[in-house]
Amino acid sequence: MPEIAVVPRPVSATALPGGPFVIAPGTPVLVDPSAELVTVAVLAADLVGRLIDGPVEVRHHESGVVGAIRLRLSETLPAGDEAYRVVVGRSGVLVEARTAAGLVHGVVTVRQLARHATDGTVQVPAVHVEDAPRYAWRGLSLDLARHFFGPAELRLVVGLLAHYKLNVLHLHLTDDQGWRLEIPSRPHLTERSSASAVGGGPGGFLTAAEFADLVAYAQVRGVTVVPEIDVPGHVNAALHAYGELTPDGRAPDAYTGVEVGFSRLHGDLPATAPFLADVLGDVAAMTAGPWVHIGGDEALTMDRAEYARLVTQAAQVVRAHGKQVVGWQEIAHAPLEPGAVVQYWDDRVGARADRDAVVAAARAGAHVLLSPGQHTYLDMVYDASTPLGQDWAGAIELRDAYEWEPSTLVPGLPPEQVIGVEAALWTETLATLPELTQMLLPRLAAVAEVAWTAPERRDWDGFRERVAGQGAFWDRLGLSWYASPQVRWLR
Ligand code: TNX
Repeated sequence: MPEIAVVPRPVSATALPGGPFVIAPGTPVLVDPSAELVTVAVLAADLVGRLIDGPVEVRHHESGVVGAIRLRLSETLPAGDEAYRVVVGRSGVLVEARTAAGLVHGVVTVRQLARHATDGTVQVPAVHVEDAPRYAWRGLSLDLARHFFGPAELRLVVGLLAHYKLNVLHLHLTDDQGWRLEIPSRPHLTERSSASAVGGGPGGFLTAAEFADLVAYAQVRGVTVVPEIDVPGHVNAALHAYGELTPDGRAPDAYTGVEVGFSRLHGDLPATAPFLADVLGDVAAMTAGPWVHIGGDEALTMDRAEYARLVTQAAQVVRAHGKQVVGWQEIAHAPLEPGAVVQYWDDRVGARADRDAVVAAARAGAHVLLSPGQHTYLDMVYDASTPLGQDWAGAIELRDAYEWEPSTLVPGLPPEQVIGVEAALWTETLATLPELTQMLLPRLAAVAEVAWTAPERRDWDGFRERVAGQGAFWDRLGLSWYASPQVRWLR
């Protein structure tokens, strides 16, 4: 196993002469006394404590302490808020960054470097790492609507994101099959439409307080939550809760199948605009991050003009609450403000009109988030023998999730408009945490490296060697994962 097996691969990682640092009981985390840094230090102490299976103390900087893990803000790092440096020697570990988010990345790197030696100690090899991400947006979109996953499962997912330096958790909170976030101004949404899911129940939803806790938990780990309220299609759960959103005023039955594209809002109904204003206004107010996702995909029964009107209405509410709009690629057919983020997903031949619209929107100033189905849709099967998942975008083995280049994926797309890369996990076929992690791992690590590491530092053979040690980490966490035959796993 190579000594410096960090995923995603850092900008530079150099082995230093000299012995490793041994993390022992009593090794403290040292940090300057500021509220922001104490939060990172507590996180670091928790992660290191789990490595050595004992408590780790956080202390304020003192001179003369040897054998410590020090966290320090520093202006001497190169470009970017998320840049960090890690230097490990026999006498200690130093993590430096410009921001708390950068320090979290450094701590994760230390955690990945740590080894359980045969003498029972935990050792970090002597290294010098300099690192910063390629893309600002490195995400995972998770579908809570088809099957619901609750706070404990979501915290685990946030931890995995942070471990691979991903910084966005996009939650698909609403769809035909269920409504998963309490909306204070529209209580019927969860009262009437949260108990359904694909194949029946039990469904579930996040209360406003649970959502706030999750947003805070993610924030400490450098992860921004982007909530998605999918309109104007994929709205059966909303229509089931509020019948006045349908032309005949009657609420449709709850839906537990897996078809897409049949449900819709109606631009000419008086109830529609207040619904958008209430729901998106509440969601914007509940969100710490700068983005609200308005969906916009697969409104297959609506003409272009009405679609554009409804997307514009939704976008106006989001902007009026001080947030930037994100939407699936179809919103590129509607007029967009500069700064809007368009999420490219369907790269099949039949979606070429969408692709042209995405390119045109990007040329007019929109940012593009890349979630190509054939590489990043982690609900796709690995191969023909995968028991769960779909295959409309093909089979995605680990190498398919790894070997693609964001800047040339979409012909004609100005590379500087690409804001980042996001994996997507749709849950029509996934109902339990083991099923979820089986699809995420190891492909999440591959997409993370595509998003973080510059192309000249990426190669499949290097990745398969470095990712080989991650299986043992997933085993330690008790997670189910797919042992791709493309890697010689170290277990
Ligand atoms: C397409 S991706 C969808 C989802 C499905 C997914 C299944 C997108 C914007 N729409 O509604 O869950 O395929 O793979």
